[in-house]
This record gives sequence, C-alpha cells and structure tokens, in this order.
Amino acid sequence: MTPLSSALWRFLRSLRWGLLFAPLPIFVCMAVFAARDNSIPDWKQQGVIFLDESPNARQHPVPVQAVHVGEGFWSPRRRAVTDKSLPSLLLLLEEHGVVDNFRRLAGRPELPRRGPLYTDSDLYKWVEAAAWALASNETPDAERAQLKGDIDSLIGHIVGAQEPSGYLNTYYVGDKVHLRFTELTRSHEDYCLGHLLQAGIAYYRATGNRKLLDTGIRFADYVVENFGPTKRPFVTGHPELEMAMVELYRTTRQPKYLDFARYLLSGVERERLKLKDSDVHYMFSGKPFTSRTEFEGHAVRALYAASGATDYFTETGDPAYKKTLDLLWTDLTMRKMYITGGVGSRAGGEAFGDPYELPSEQAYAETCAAIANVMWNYRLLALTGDARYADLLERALYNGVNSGISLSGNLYCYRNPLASAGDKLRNPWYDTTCCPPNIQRVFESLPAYFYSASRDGVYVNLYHSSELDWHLDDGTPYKLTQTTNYPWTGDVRITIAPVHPANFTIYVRWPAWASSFDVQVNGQAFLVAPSHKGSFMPITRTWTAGDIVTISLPMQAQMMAANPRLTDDFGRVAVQRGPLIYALEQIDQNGTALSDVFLKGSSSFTVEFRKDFLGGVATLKVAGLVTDRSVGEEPLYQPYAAGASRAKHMVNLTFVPYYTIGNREATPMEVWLPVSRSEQVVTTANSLGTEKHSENR
Ligand code: FUB
Ligand code: ZN
Repeated sequence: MTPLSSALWRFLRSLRWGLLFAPLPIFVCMAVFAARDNSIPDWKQQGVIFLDESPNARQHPVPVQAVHVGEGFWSPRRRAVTDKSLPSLLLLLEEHGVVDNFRRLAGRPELPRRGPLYTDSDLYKWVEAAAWALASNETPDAERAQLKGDIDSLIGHIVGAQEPSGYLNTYYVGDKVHLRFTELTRSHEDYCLGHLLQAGIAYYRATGNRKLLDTGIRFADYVVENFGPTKRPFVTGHPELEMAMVELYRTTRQPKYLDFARYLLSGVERERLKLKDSDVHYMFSGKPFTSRTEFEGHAVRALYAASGATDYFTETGDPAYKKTLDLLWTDLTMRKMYITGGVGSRAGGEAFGDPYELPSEQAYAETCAAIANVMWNYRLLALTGDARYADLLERALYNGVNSGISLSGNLYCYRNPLASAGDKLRNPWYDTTCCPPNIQRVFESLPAYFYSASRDGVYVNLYHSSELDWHLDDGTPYKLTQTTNYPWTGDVRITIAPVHPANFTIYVRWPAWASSFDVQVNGQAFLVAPSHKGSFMPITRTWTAGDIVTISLPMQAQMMAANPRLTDDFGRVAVQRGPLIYALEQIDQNGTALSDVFLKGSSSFTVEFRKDFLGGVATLKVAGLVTDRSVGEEPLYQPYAAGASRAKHMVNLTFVPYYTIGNREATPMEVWLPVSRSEQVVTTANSLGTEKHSENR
C-alpha cells in the first residue's frame, strides 16, 4: 500500500464502528478493507521486518534504502563486509561444495553432496546478506553489479533444485527421500526453509524481484498444505521458521503463514512426535512457547524462538506471549548474558548455563547467539518503543556481534570468549559456517536499524552519521541528518528538514550507560519530564527545515562490577566506555603478564584516539598494578592474610575495544580484571624508580 492509502485505511479503521449506521461510508470502508486484505504491501516500504500494518507495533522499521550511512564507526566495518567478506565467503562456499549441492540437483548429478545437512542455510544467508548489500546506498556500483550477477546465478541453481511439489533441500534427496520430515529434531529442513524465505524476502525488498521469494513460497505452501494439527505433525528442530513465516505473512498478507507460525509456537505435537524432555529443552521448541519461564538449551535456537514469538505477538497481541517474553527477557538480562551481549555459556550443546553461570574463558558466546540477541531486541524495540531494548541491541551489536568478524573482513569467530590464554580466535571457514553469513546479513542491513518511523514521528534508535530520507505517517517527506563521531565521542547533531512545517515527535535515546543527557533544540536547552536514563526522550513540536537538535553524552570510561553471584567475575571489574566494552591484550602491556595484573578500585582512565591503530579506535590508559612475583608461583591455597601482603608495583595498562581483540598476533586477553580489595596502598620506590605497593587484594 502507498503511505496515503495506508493512512486512509488507518483513518477508516479508527472510525469503523461510528460509521456503522452510515451506509455510504460503510461501503467505502468495506471496499478499503477488501482492498487491504488482498493488496500486497509495496516492497519499497519494507525494512528488515515490515510492521507498517502490524496492529501492535509501536515502531515501523524503515527500509535499508531509506538510510544513507555517513563516515563513522560502522562504515569501515560494513565496507569490509561488502569488499572482503561477501566475495571471499562465496568462494569458500563454492570450494566446499555448498553451491554444487544445488547444481547437483539442477542437472549436474555427477557432483557429490558435501557438508553437514544444514549447508543450504549458509548459502541462503549469504544471498540475504548480498541482497541487503544491493539495498544499501553505500555499495559501489561495480560491487553491486557483481553481487546482483552472483545472486541471480545462485537463484538459478536454487530454483533448479526445487522439486515440482515445492520441496527443496539438497540433503534429503536420493536414498534419503524416505526420511524427509521424519527426523525433524535434527534434519534442519525447517531451518533451511526459514532462511530460504528470509533470503527471498530480502531480495524482494531490495529489488522488487520475486523469483526467490516465489521459490520459498512454493516450499512454504508444501509445508503448510501437508503439516498441521489435522495433518502430519511438525516441529521446528531449530527454530527460525517461526520468524520467517510471520515475515512471509507480512509480505503476502496470507493468514495461513501466520496460522502456521501459531501452530509451531503452540508446541502441540509433542505426543504425536514422541518428543523427549531433552528434545524440547534443547530445541526450545516442541512445547507451548507460553509455558516457558526461563531460557534453556541451545542458545541460538532459544533466541530465534523468542524472536519468532515476538513477531507473532506483534501481529496478534495474544497476552500470554507478552507475559512469557517479559519473563524470558528478565531471565536473560538478570542472569544469563555476558556483558558483551554474548549468550551461551556452555560448549556442550552450545547452550545456556544455569543462572549466573557465565565463565569468561570457557564462554561459548557463539556469534549467531549475539546476533539472535540483536534480532530479538530489535523486535521488542519495534513492538514497544522501549529504549531498554535499544540499549541491549546496541550492547550486543557493538561488542558480542562485532567481535565476530576480523577488521580485515575475512576471518570469523565462532566462539567469542571474554578471556583467552592466547588462543587463535578467528578462522576463515568453519564446517558449520553459520556465523559468517549471519554477521554479513546484520552488517549489510544495519542502516535500517538506525531509525524507525512511528505514527507520531521518528525514533533515532542508534547514533551514527547518516541521513534518513523518509516520510511521516501522513506521507509528508522529510530528511533527518545525523552527524556524530559516536561512540568515540558523545556529541550528536541532528538536523531535520520536512518539506513543509509539520508537527511530530523525534525520539532521541538516553542510553542506560550515560549518567547525563544534555539536549538542545535550536540552541535552547530542552527538558521533558519525566526523563531518565534508559529511555527515549520525545521532542514534540512543529519542525521546520533547518531545525537542529544537539545531544551531548558523557563518554567517561567506567568500571563495571558483576552481580556477586556471578562467581567467575567476583572481585573483578570490566571496563566500559559508552556502549563499548574494553579488554586488555597482553601484546599492549610491554611484557607484563596479564595473569599478574590487578586494577585499582578507583582508577581513572585516559582516552587516546589512535587513527592508525586497529582501524581507528580510542584506547584507554590506566595505571594498574602487577605482582612483584608471579601469582603462578604462589601456593594453590594460603592464609587469607598472605594475599594481603602481596607486593605489587605500578604498571601502565592499555585497553582496546573488545571487538578488536585477536586482530594481531595470538595473545592472552581478558575482559574481567581482578581489582584490589583495599585502597590502602603502601607505596615505596623500587630500584627501577617505579612505585611499589603492598596492599590487600
Ligand atoms: O544448527 C545450525 C547452526 O549451527 C546453529 O544455529 C548454530 O548454533 C550451529 O549449531
Ligand atoms: Zn553461528
């Protein structure tokens, strides 16, 4: 629908009961409803998720195409994905037979089927990422042409592999045909279909081309026609299809896809499928979503399920879902998440741990799980307009997701630990290569996350130099331009230019980490009560072209402590500046062993901007302490008092942003550093002229 017809529809919807007794308006009203039900929304209006017609959505995400990204924090990261990551990963997908798996079914039977049973999803995710690159205003023409050619050729292979029934999976073919949809707890047929749909939707939203979308629809229809409460039973062994089915509903307005999402989330097939307790625990699927009270099992599966359930709630408003989503969010943020926004404490089962089980060195924190955290919080943010979800999205994005790809753009973390003895963290390829194309699709679609429209105006979700070229709910076009060097500095300047003066609200975010939030409108201090950190501040007025909002955020580094129940981090601190978590890498500490370093409880940090270091970062310098004798030489257990007289001397420490770790040689790394327990420092000069301290720790 065009913005105008969409506004007309909403106007009539608001009047529909009052119009009951007026035949002509009723007739008009019905005609508009009928037109709406059958009309396919305009692809140019659609973002990563499309919520313009979702009854419970507070925010309406904007399309990727509506945002021009200026130079800033994310521009080199996104450029690395477009220039290096996408082409190199496609070569690797070719090399490992992932594309041949499709060619094999499209007329090349001599080719072997290679790789684990979920490889189709990796190619679909690559296509989705490349599609968002086409939608991105920053993708250079030559690369755009190359990507378009690559996508079209891949779509040719994908379409060629589809069976007339609509079934499409490169693993369950030949002698495995009889196993189709019979081993759903492991088969990933559901997961691959979900990614096929998301890729098809992305390509459609980027170009208007329906070819891959229609391929996905044929397979989705096959599933919807053959499975359900009165047909064959279905369960998502790896949740993903829930999100995809709701997005397909939003794209086509066909209720059967929303109904199927409801069926998947209802978890009613436990008996028919003879699912074990361990299955429903691990898959986070197979029992009613609304019966969940905490996160458990496989982290990516659980967070994808929560994302799909949020999508479902956004369309239906079923209150049982919101209650469950709130419980789960509290469980995640109070007990089960790393400070980086990473998720998943255990390598065994790639799983959530018990409450407060968040080991640093053993952390699994798969990149896909941090991405799922972003996806979930993006949906919750859109649903509610509540800034706490933007805060969490930002935390996971800048840290736990961002660490997942090297500065060079062609090496990837699968695990993102918070401490390391010097392990190699990144590789170009994993046999289970789910994370690399996942991170690509997030970075390529990132501009759409910066802003969201709403009925009453626009939300500035994330701070970054950029220009939003969009329209108000009544169709009035405007441009919003943001200039900032965030998160290195905390000043943001927003200029607004509607085509004519218009009354609406600009929501600007006071991040939870910021102790103050100074806002000016056209040079005048702006205050609105109540305002508090971790909220959006609404600025409502008649905006005229050239109006300026300036924001100032304090960017002091601060030491963060974990809940004492998180025993792994007890007595330790992490360093955060703005949304960025910092880490110490041994390579920067002039020979000091990281395992002998302590921080003082009242440290003050100096910021140093280094343009040519790690792609351009702000490092943090602080005076810390190092033991005179390595703690490795101390006994395993000793009287408490012995630790109190441990001799230490001062050392200058340099912190780097966590996302940059592991980009040089392999070196020990630590996010959580032990802190001295006492500020009673006895200082003596040692022979080297450095200060020597004896203190409690
Ligand atoms: O199972 C498919 C993907 O592989 C999951 O999302 C990841 O966690 C990894 O297990
Ligand atoms: Zn992954």
